[in-house]
Order: sequence, then C-alpha cells, then structure tokens
Amino acid sequence: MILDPCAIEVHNDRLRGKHRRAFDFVSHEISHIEDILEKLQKFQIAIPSWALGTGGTRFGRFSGAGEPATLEQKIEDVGLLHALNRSSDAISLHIPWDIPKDANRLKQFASGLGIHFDAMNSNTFQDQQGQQHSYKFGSLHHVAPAVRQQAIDHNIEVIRYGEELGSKCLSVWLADGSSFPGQLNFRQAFQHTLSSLQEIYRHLPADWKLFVEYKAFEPYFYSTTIGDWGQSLLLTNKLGPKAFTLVDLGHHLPNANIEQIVSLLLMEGKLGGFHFNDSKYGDDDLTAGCMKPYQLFLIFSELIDGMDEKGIAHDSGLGWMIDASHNLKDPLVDLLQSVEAIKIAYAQALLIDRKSLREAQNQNDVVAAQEILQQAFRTDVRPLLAEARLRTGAALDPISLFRTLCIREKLVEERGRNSVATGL
Ligand SMILES: [Mn+2]
Repeated sequence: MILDPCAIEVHNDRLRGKHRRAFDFVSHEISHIEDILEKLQKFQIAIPSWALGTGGTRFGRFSGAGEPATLEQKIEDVGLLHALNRSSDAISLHIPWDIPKDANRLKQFASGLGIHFDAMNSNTFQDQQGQQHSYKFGSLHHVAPAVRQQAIDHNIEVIRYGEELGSKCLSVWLADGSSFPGQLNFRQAFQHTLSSLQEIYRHLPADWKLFVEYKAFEPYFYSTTIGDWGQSLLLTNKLGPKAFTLVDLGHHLPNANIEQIVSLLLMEGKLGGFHFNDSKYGDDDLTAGCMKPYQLFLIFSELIDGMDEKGIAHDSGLGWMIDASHNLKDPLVDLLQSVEAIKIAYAQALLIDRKSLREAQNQNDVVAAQEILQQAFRTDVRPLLAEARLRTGAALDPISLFRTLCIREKLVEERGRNSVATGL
C-alpha cells in the first residue's frame, strides 16, 4: 500500500491553524529555533524488519492481522511509516529471515519509497533448518572450532547480502552465555569470541562498520559472553577502528546509568549505534519513552554533548535504530509512538543551555545544573516536531492519520488476516 500524498495535505490543512498557535507559543522562547528544526528534519531512526510483525513472549504470540509476509511488504510498511512522519528512511534486515532474492530489484523498490538499507543483523541465536552444527551451547564462543567456523561463515554471508543492498554495517548480537556456574571457562569463551570476531572483521569492506552489541542476561541466566559495555569495548578496541560498541537500552541490569556509559564510549570514539526501546524490569522491549522518558532525555543530553565535542554529525555519525517488540499494540502505530518519543527526547536535549550548564558544573552549583536540565525537559517540544514534519511533507499527527485512513484495515484487505511476518 502506498500513501496518497493528497491525504496528508487534507489532513494537514485541517490541523494547520491549531498547530500554528501551539508552535508560535513555544517557539517564541527559543533563540535557535531554526537550527533545531533543521536538525529534527534530518534526524532519522531506522526500523528493524522484525519489529513490523507481532512480537511474542516465551509464553505465546497473539498474531495481528495483515502482517507483512514478504520482504517487499516489510519495506512497504517502513515506506508507510516514512510517508507519515518522514523520520524513518531506512530498514534494518535480519538474515536468514530477510534473504534478498533479487537485491537490485529490492534496492530499486526501496529507493522508490525513499528507503535505504541500514545495518545488517546476523542470527546465531537460533538453529536453522538443515544447519550442520547446533548453537545450543553458543556460536562465536563455542568450544568446538567447527561450530565457531559455521557462525563466522554465516556472518560473512550476511556482509555479502548487505553489500548487494548498499548497507554499510554489520550488527552482531550473540546469545552466547551460560546458565550454570562452572559451565564455561570465561576467559576461553572470551578469547574464542574475539578470534571469531577478528575473522569476521577481516571480511568487512573498507567503508563498513562492525557493531558489537552487549546484553547482561537472557537467554542464558548466569553469564553472557559479551555481557556489558566493558566487555564490548574490550573487543572493539582489540578488533580495530571499524569496530564499535552498540548500546541497546534494554540490555542493562536494572538502574544502570546508561547516560554515563554513552558519554564515556563517545569520549573513546567507540560508540557506534543505538537500539531504542524502554523497559521496567529487564529487556522488556517496550515503546521508547513509555516508562522512563527522563532517562531517554538524559541519554540524548550526553549524546549531543559528546557528539558536538567530537564534531560528529547527529544524523549520520551514529546508527539510530528501534529494537522493540509489539505484543499488544499495532506494530506500525507503536513504531510511530517510539519515533515520536525518541525525537521528543532529542529536541528537549537540543534545548539545554550548554554554556550555563558548564558554568554551573564548574562552580559546583548543583541546584542550577538541575534547573537547567529540567527547564529543557519540561518544555513541550511536540509542536517543534510537528513543524519539522510539516516542512518535510509529513503528517502533523501521524497516528490520527493512520487511524483516519484505516491503514491497518486496508493492509488486512490486501494481505489477508492470517499473513505472518518472519521473526521472533
Ligand atoms: Mn538490540
């Protein structure tokens, strides 16, 4: 399904007056409003192919209707999101769920919708049909060289697919770990992981990046071989300049100070990208900003501070992606909500008076520092996001337009009630 641009025009015309009043009210107080609007227009968040279908828990999965059953339909869904908010111009694929049959045709189809291919994701956390060796006891860290080699070969194959599609990045997340004390020799598991990643790194094209994601626990519950940012940073430092740490917000132990992690990784030039989601207990994979919007704002505050200090472009210097699961809400609407929440946090962080904050820090003025941060956080920046959308031809209120146009109902008509997306 392709969105008719006239529908957006009609929708925006209806809301324009109300929007203008809200925008004038808030923009009035902001000195660098044009700079912020320009940054908001440029800032894009990639959508992972596996987030377009209904997610599940280990207890069950309640399929939605009209899910994208093919790779083309997944790209079409991201095209719809992008048409609605002009903020998600890339899709992140997962192999083997998204093996492209005709890469050139797929690339053309995607670019017709304004979509390109973000990071490629490998999968060594499941066994695939016909696979020779099992990943039950891990992949790149496995005690058996043949299993490690199979996992290495898979990652190299993922790079090949990515090259055909114009991607520039391989994201590696390993489930490798142990569930019982004594099961693993930690040092050996780490060394095996390092040498496996070194082999993959050797096959990385010159203009590619390798993202090494970490996760504190799950699916194993005693140790994870890349369990935290320190372990990921050890690996990426040893691998070389094309290797970076990837931060997934849900992959920390409760109450971890993620903004501090981000700040130091940026300082070391080793922060590669982000997976956005939100959680209350563990890796809950909920809509970004639904639980801890202040934490998201504080993370963006450190991101902007660190990127500006290093001269890193906000829109292209790091990889921005959503990594969430949609068990209750329509995945497309949930993704619209996540993108909105991420950009709200970004806009609020752009409002921070950096000069005054630095002065307050240097004078140990704790009260002033808090006031400065909260002044930015408590500003309602939603009219700024709406204005940025208006200027790029997107909808002033993407979720209401999604509902008014009965987009899901039309997708169900096209695809049927029982179409199921590949993924988890
Ligand atoms: Mn992730």
